[in-house]
Amino acid sequence: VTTNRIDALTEGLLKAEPVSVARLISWAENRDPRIEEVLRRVYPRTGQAYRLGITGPPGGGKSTLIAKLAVTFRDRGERVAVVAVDPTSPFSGGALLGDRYRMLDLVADPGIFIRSMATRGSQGGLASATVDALDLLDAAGFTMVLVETVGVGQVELDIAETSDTVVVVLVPESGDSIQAMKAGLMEIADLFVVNKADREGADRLAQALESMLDLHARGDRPRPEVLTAAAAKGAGIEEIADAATRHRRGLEAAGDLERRRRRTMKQRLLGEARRALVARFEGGDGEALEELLDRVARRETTPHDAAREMMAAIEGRGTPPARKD
Ligand SMILES: Nc1nc2c(ncn2[C@@H]2O[C@H](COP(=O)(O)OP(=O)(O)OP(=O)(O)O)[C@@H](O)[C@H]2O)c(=O)[nH]1
Ligand SMILES: [Mg+2]
Repeated sequence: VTTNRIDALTEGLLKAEPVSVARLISWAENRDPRIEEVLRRVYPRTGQAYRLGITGPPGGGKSTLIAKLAVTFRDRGERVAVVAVDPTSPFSGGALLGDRYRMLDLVADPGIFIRSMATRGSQGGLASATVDALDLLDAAGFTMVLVETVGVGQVELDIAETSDTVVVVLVPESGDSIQAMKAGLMEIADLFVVNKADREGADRLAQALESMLDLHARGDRPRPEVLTAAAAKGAGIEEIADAATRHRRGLEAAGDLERRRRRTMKQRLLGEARRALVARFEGGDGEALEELLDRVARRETTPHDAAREMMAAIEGRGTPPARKD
């Protein structure tokens, strides 16, 4: 029965049937073990989608911008998926999907898929579930995946890590705090958009960003372009799509896209290994772990040697010799 379900959903996914896509993303989100079998089957088909991450402070107009950008890329022949990752919401499945995406519902085009995902706040949970979801969309044949995250904390870094191109959306009011702007956003941006340019101060902020970029040449990476937009009015959208495409072509021409993706893949691989390892130790009743912990607590062994013992147990041989360095 289970296999039939996996068969049916996988088949639906490969045909980009929205119900199947949505169900499987829920599996990914809920860490349903069946997702692993689905990914095993569809992974060979992935690697085609381009991942455009859009981040920035709350309320900057990211969703408004993405909705317009989705239509622009669709018009350009892409099959577009939008994933809004909400690091604060315990809800998911589109229940709390921002108002800004409603306009996309009106499009009623199977070439546009929208989904929000909650992060569940568990360490590493977001990254893992989201990246799985991106693979599913990739396998479903979406060629352009737009990922929205609010630019706070670790989340934006995770998303930067999984995006091919990162767009940082700021607003004129960000100008006051640009000096204090987190180094994080500065580091991850491949493209800056000063949105709400219908307001006072957008050009000034754009200038300030340019000056900042003059000071912070980032060696190996191309200098980010700085654009202005008024997403709510649909102004500047084509230019953003163009600039993102230029960044993409630049990465592709230099072989950087493959390098970037390989680096991401390495982090993901290590992350999965870490999770598997931890699950193994915490598995069952976690009794062995508790016993080891007791011995560390009684100072009978060091955490280092205890960890080595854990690894040795997994490798099924004796305790490896301590490092000599
Ligand atoms: N004046 C002006 N308002 C805009 C513009 N773009 C978006 N807004 C408004 O800004 C508000 C926030 O827009 P969203 O698109 O929801 O912003 P967001 O960055 O996705 O917000 P969060 O997801 O909550 O972080 C809404 O009221 C939009 O109508 C713009 O170009 N000019
Ligand atoms: Mg939003």
